[in-house]
Amino acid sequence: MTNANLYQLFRERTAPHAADTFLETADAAYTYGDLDTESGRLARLLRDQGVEPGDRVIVQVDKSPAAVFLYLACLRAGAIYIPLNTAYTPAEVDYFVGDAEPALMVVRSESQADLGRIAAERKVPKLLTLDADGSGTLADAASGLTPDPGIEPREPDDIAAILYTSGTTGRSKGAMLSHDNLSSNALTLHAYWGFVPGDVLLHILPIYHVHGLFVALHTAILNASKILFHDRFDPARLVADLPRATVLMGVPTHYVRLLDQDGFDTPGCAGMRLFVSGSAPLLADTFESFRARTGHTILERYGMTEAGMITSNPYDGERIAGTVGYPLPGVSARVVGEDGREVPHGEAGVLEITGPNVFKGYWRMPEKTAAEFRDDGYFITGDVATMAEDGRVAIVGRAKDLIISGGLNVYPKEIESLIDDLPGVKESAVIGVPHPDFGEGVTAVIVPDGTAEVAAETVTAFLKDKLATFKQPKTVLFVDELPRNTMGKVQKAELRDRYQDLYSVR
Ligand code: MCA
Ligand code: AMP
Repeated sequence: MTNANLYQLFRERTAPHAADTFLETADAAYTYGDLDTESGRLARLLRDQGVEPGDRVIVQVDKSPAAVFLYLACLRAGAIYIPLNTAYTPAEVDYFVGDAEPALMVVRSESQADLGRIAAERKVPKLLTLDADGSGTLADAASGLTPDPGIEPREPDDIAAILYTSGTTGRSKGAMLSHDNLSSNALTLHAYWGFVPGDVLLHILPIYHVHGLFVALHTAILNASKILFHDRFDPARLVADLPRATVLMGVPTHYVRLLDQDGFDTPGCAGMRLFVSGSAPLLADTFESFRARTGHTILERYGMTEAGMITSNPYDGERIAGTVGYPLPGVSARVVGEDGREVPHGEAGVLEITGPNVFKGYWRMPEKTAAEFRDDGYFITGDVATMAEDGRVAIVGRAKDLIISGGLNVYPKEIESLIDDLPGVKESAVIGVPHPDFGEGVTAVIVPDGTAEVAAETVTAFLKDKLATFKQPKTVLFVDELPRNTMGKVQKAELRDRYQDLYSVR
């Protein structure tokens, strides 16, 4: 019987390359041999700490090689890895801890006091610290441990990770991704994007989301590639490293900022094979400017937390601005109208998909899971798309009330519920308005009720410790009333039109 543990696949692919470089940071390098040793040492530690297969491990730490080894150790131990955005406030983390009931939390030393309190209240058995330089109680406890060479046997449908994604109701849902979800998607992308021996990945994404953690890391590991591992996005450092790389993956904001970076030019990109963009719509203007500046055509693909990568522009073949290409091999997609029937080619409807990449459901939310699947097993993405006769997909809107800012999702409902609780506020609508850097700028439109003085600063101060900074409104506006349709529903499209020049996009 084969072991479906994703790490088993990584072991098979990387074992012949033990002496080759895996991660290269500004001041250190680790080989594929180190990957196996360090993840084995941490897998032993997890077991010593009482983490059993199927237990959850919540991790909110800075990007570092040690954080990557910890993720791989969780796979090896059969634990369920739950990464959290480092921008989340303790108030936000508290919800995830209550929901996931982890056996272990790993956090930055600086948040140990706040999160330690939450861990104690929520009766989390163990809490360890891990800092950007690799130090902390996790490293202390692991030092001297003999690496465990084993890989916990897993079935294809066993859960490898839970990634929280906010919902239109405001409550975050934990998307359960199986070992097979992750390995099938990684193998597909590795082949579809033409990875070849010698490829070098320039890694500039955070490692708490699907894009940086799975898409980028997994394809590179399957290829036993060297990864130039940047701890954060720094356009000058990226440009300096480009001549040593062949593949870059980023969100549109990265490409917009790169185009503004001195020294970013055709010669610097000469060795590059592939630029991938996703997580948010890439503007045609960025696509064209990039091609004019570098001679390279960005490959745009489309995905979501619940399904990893879903469609991609072709590697060999025409990449068309404003489209996200074709369903990946193994993925079936259809575009459906309000009556639940497929619409004709070229007409807009909600995109529904099925395939080995589609998640196993929301953690402990069977009703929410059922609501997002059709009877025949198709998952309802909530994205509005068109499909051309040849199967090419374009994302043309969203049926879900969602803002994507710099590749990060923001659900208006979560912010509106908080603002509506403020004294002096009658109601609010949070919208995404075109923004030259972030794609969409989170904007709050508030109707005061006259009972108390409320100003933009009051709102900003009120939200400060309740919401991660990327979710906080860039602008707070006040109006006498919100536009509504005859059914009384707030017309967000009308608000978006009204304020479309607020951030004056180029
Ligand atoms: C940072 N800030 C933001 C954002 N990021 N504001 C709005 N939207 C954002 N995305 C704010 C900070 O709160 C801070 O505000 C100020 O900008 C500077 O913060 P800093 O951390 O220095 O920002 P940065 O390093 O310039 O970050 C911008 C970024 C980052 C590099 C574009 O947001 C990023 O890494 N985005 C990628 C996210 C990602 O990986 N998404 C994939 C999701 P203040 O000054 O007020 O404190 S996976 C997914 O969506 C699916 C599966 C898919 O298809 O991939
Ligand atoms: P997340 O929940 O963070 O995984 O975000 C997934 C959402 O990002 C999708 O449902 C889409 O709305 C959006 N998305 C991802 N890639 C693209 C893309 N290339 N073009 C347009 N929207 C995208």
